Amino acid sequence: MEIVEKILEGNVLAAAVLMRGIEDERPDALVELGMVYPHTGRAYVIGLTGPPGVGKSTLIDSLIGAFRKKGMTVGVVAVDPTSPFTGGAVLGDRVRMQEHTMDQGVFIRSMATRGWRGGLSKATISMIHIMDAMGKDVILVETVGTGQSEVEITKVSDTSVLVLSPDSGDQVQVIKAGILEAADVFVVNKADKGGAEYVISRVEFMLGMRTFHPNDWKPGIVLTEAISKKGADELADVLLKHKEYLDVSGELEKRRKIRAREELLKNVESFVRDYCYQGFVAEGHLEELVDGIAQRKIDPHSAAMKIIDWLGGHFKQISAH
Ligand SMILES: Nc1nc2c(ncn2[C@@H]2O[C@H](COP(=O)(O)OP(=O)(O)OP(=O)(O)O)[C@@H](O)[C@H]2O)c(=O)[nH]1
Ligand SMILES: [Mg+2]
Repeated sequence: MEIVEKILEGNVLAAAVLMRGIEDERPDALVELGMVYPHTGRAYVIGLTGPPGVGKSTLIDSLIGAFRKKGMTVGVVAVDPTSPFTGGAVLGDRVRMQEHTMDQGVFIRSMATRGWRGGLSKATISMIHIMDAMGKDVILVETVGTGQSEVEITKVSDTSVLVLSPDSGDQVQVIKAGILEAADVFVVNKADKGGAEYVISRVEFMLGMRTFHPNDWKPGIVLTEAISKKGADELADVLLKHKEYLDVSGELEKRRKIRAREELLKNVESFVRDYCYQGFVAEGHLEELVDGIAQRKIDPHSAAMKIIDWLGGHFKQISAH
């Protein structure tokens, strides 16, 4: 298939077309993604999350520079259409090609969060796979850390980075415990502003409560000033050190297996849900069941079993899907 070959060659337009198809959930795009998949697994995926406005996009911009200096190619998936990025091809609906200034080694894809039933990870993982197949060495994933997505980032990345800033000092307490425990690297950005020490001490206090075994990775805290690119090289070095730790300790394989399991189950879940939903809506039975449950004429489990029975009847059709 031509589009798959083009993607493997790193063709931006082909990748943009497939990404669009995935977002629109076109069946042919899913087939193409399946053909791309065997060529993935090489990229190092880094997830960056943190409260709004701490400077994640700016930091990613500076990290792009740091990785490019090391001769590495970079892909960026930003779960936020307004993220301001510079210096790479933007894989959007419209591919913006700045012919002379464009760095072929950098691809950026912003995604809108609208209408995602599968949550952050299903669509994001597909974008990561495509960038991986394009041959990007490092893939940076930005998510705004409000609520659930903070923890979800750990499900898509090899290394999870929590970005904080002096403005977010008080937010350290309210940030979901999950990400505080899952983060491999902490960044305190906006070092130019006063108050970074306070955030660092909060993070250190929190890390002091975590138990580490002798061979465990102990999360470091990196101070950055993303607007002037200060600390970006150091952060890139820490991240690559974490990658080495993941490789050597066998943790990378473990994490990727956990992710493969998540991805598999997520696919089953969303397929079954969509298939049943569409089928039942088409046949007019969904509302009937919903009303029945609301009026206590049937319990939710028995109603679900009716749908599962119906699904069984459609089994042959589904597997030919
Ligand atoms: N003073 C200072 N400002 C910074 C620094 N890094 C980023 N900013 C500014 O902080 C603001 C937010 O930066 P973004 O990079 O958009 O932050 P973000 O975390 O990606 O924001 P959301 O995606 O909206 O959550 C911008 O005005 C940046 O210029 C820094 O190191 N120092
Ligand atoms: Mg941003």
